[in-house]
Amino acid sequence: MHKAGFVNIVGLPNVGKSTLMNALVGERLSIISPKAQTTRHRIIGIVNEPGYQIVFSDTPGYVNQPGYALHRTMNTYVHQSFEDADVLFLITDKYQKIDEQAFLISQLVQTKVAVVVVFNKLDLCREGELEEWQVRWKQELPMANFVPISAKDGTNIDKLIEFVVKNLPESEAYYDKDSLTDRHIRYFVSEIVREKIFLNYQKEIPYSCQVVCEEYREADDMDRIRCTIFVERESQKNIVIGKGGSSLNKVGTEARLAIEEFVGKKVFLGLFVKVKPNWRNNDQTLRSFGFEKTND
Ligand SMILES: Nc1nc2c(ncn2[C@@H]2O[C@H](COP(=O)(O)OP(=O)(O)OP(=O)(O)O)[C@@H](O)[C@H]2O)c(=O)[nH]1
Ligand SMILES: [Mg+2]
Repeated sequence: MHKAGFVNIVGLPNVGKSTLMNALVGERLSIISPKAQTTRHRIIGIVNEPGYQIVFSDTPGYVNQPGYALHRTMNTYVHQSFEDADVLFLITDKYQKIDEQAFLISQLVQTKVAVVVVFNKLDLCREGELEEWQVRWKQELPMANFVPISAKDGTNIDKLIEFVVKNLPESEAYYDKDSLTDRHIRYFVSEIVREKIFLNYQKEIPYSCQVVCEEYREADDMDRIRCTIFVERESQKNIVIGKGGSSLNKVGTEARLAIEEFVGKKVFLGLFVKVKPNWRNNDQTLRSFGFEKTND
């Protein structure tokens, strides 16, 4: 007998969805940063074993008050995740207020699939704190299972896998049994550059940047990559580049090292910065950046 199915990971921004997905899959597929709203796409990570295939989806953090067309598109990825799951993980931590999660809870109350409230950042909990949260979540979602984890340390990741395997339907595999994801290398490259932007700049800059990998040319000795960082204003372009190009050089070096680790070989990375006014509110530009609206 072979089992297979979809496990969708939803939650507010910054709770550790991407850290969890990477821990489940054992690869750095999703980018991670201490800033909220890091993830902008839905991205899958596949766990393959002889008897089963689990297709995990990392999703953008749900934005309660979308300020841009980009946010609304990100939220459609979350909406879609409630529709096509065999198991749903609501990931949360002690920093998130329950009422801020009202929309997510309202969807989970209605679902027919198994739900796990994944309580993350266990490593930051005081004695007794966890039990208090467990009681509160039991009131909100009485049918759900409650699994405390630390995505960072890997605590209880095995319990989640065990739960999922038990709840997966019998099915053929959905993807080749040796695939890890469905995205192209250019997607991962652009995301790695974006992660370094999130880690290197403050305030509005990370949110005003989108990265497009325009070219990825493989070669025996060294792959050649060209990426464009789109910003919304000329003043942001100057900040991203920095004095004498120093800020952009730092991002470039950090991104290159991470890409080399990801692809397992040396790469040449060329970064360019261009202004695309108001891209976060322009549906056509968003589409050209790969943000396809799924539904509303
Ligand atoms: N201490 C601790 N920090 C964690 C843990 N899991 C994630 N983090 C940190 O929490 C921050 C957010 O992690 P992400 O995985 O990017 O969170 P996310 O939910 O994907 O965030 P968005 O993509 O913005 O929605 C990062 O600084 C992580 O290192 C954990 O188990 N313990
Ligand atoms: Mg994320």
